[in-house]
Amino acid sequence: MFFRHLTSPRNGLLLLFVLAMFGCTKEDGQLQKIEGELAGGATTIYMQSSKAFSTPAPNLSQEGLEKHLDGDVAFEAIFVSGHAPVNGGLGPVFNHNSCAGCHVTDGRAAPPSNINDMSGFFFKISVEGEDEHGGPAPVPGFGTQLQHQSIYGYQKEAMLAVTYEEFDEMLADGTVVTLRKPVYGIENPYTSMPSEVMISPRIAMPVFGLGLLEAIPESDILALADENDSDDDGISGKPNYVWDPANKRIALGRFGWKAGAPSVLVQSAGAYNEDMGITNPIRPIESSYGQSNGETELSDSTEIDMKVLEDVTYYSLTLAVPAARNFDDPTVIKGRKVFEKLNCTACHTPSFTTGTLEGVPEVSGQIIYPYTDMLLHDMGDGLADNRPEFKADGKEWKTRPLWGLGLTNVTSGHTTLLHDGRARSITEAILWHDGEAKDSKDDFKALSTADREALLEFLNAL
Ligand code: HEC
Ligand code: HEC
Ligand SMILES: [Ca+2]
Ligand SMILES: [Ca+2]
Ligand SMILES: [Ca+2]
Repeated sequence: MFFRHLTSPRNGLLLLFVLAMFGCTKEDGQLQKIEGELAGGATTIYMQSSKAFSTPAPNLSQEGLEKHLDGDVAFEAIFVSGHAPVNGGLGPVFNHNSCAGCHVTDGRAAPPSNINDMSGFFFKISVEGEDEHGGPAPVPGFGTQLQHQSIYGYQKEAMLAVTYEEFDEMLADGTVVTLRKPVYGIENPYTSMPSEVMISPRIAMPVFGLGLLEAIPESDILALADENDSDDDGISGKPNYVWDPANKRIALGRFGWKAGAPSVLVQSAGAYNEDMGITNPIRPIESSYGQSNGETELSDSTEIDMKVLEDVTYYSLTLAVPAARNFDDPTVIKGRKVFEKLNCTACHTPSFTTGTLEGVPEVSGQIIYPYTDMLLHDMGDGLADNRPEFKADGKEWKTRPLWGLGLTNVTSGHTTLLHDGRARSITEAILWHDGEAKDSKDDFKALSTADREALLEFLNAL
């Protein structure tokens, strides 16, 4: 990483330096010229290169920047099997060997061309019922996530399978868009598997700006909920309530495609444990413990300590948000109005003011433009995984933030979207919207060519 070599830049200097480096001519006083441009408040960075998601918030203190850079090292660390002197303990079963291997350039993973390769894609799994905390019930012998990799001498849990069914959607101006619907399956399980296993396919999403999302006051999120649609606009919005193993209580879910994790700390502890097979103070038991292909002994010490877990957490809490671009362009201005007219804003809430996040003053008290209400919505049968996760049912997903959307190609080299990467473009992603979002989708299909192009320009400016 480039910034690791900067020894002691002061905040202002770092910002100026970054502005100069990427040829941005905006001066400090002009920054907030257009509403919504500073998507991450004072954590915003004017950057449009492949590093747009990978840059520390420019307002970090010197101490904060150092912690962030330690977290960056941890995020990129590649784990190996066995008692290696550094970064040992991978597996025995896992999906990938580093955080950055899935969240490539801190962005979104591409769906793998071979689904059984190591990639940013995996299946969450469960059977009917709930665990002791109201979460998904583990599949006997497999747990709640399917690890399709293993270290030498151990069996992977199973292999993943996918086939695609294609179908066409026609837009009002005659444009035909081909959508691909994935159909998933599990092959060659290491031991017999119950027949009624529910599969939730998930792809790694971007990890920048998360401190801001964690700092949104709970009351502001709950104020947007309308679980029984009492205002009768067809849109409900429901908070998830999930188990918080760090505080041993139920808490508002904020992270993951179904808002199944209450905090970046808990999400990261789960990622180490399930995605990589790395035990840690919050998730100290190997996911394969007790399985015939897995760990047979409980260990007193964990494979990483609390400092590494805290550093990696701080890293995604304090990654800068890229500024929106071209907000003074007439087509983008028009597209923004189309976005409002189509009621996309009913779920993709443009703006919040953050509250206080303990220990991270830099993300506190910021006016931000994430375009998410942090709530669950029924998105219809097409997107349904039919697998509940705490209060989220099999059709519900958390509204994705749209900030940084237009930089997906430059940061990640692809434009695939949605929880399993099935959409190959923004247009396809919108056409998959259904359920509570059906009216918005239908109105999108009915747009004139010019209005549709303006909407896409606006979305690509985020
Ligand atoms: C095997 C691929 C993989 C690895 C390795 C991985 N992740 Fe993830 N990550 C994902 C997927 C898939 C999701 C979505 C999970 C869900 O919906 O519950 C995710 C979600 C997240 C989120 C939530 C983001 C949001 O906006 O809701 C954070 C934070 C995160 N990961 C951090 C990490 C960290 C830190 C590590 C390393 C310790 C890591 N991840 C390792 C695939 C991976
Ligand atoms: C009822 C709530 C709702 C409405 C209305 C809605 N969305 Fe969404 N949107 C979601 C949810 C939930 C997801 C995540 C779905 C998934 O991944 O399966 C999403 C995902 C997206 C994505 C993909 C983002 C990503 O990171 O993968 C885009 C783009 C998007 N919406 C744009 C729009 C636009 C444009 C409109 C208006 C035409 C709109 N949405 C209306 C709830 C909504
Ligand atoms: Ca391990
Ligand atoms: Ca498992
Ligand atoms: Ca409503």
